[in-house]
Amino acid sequence: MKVRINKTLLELVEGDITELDTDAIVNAANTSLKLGGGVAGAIRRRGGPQIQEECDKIGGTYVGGAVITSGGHLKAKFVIHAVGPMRGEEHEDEKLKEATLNSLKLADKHGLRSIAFPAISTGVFGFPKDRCAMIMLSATIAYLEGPTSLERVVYCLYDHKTFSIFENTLQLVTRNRPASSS
Ligand code: AR6
Repeated sequence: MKVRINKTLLELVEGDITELDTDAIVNAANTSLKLGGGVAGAIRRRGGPQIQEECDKIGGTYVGGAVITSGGHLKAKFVIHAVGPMRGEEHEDEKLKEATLNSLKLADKHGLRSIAFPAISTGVFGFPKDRCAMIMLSATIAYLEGPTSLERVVYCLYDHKTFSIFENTLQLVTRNRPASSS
């Protein structure tokens, strides 16, 4: 599914985010920037040790924050490491929104034209997928209504169930928009 928000194409795909060739892919990170399991594990395996080394030099960030490293051996030139909340922590919705917006701002700051997100916090961190979809997609759409260098924003969902949740949510939040969709 694709929708146009101003000049940017917002697209949902199903699969492994480490296979994408967007300028940046977003890692579902932790505050110490140690690449663990899930998306981070796939990035570590396919991107090589350089990404963790760059993370170690940065040292860490806060929940809701985002930092950028190279993409190592990945097709993507950059990895944006965004820290989502753990299920049940204080202000979790706001923190997930901030992680999304800070990733988009960082991409713009570096003049990137495309970025791909996973469903942040919905794996090891246990956040509900339907709420994640609503928060991340709404924040992304609001952001793309302002000035941006981004031509393409992709949401890469790992399995069909998660893809369907994001598809239903995107339909819901764009229902009354004049934009074209397919
Ligand atoms: N491509 C796309 N999506 C994926 C992939 C992949 N290769 N692998 C998993 N997912 P998670 P979190 C989905 O656990 O919940 C790590 O240890 C997965 O099904 O990666 O934010 C980090 O180091 C789920 O829907 O991130 C942190 O410590 C979503 O991506 C912690 O986990 C996010 O799952 C972060 O936990």
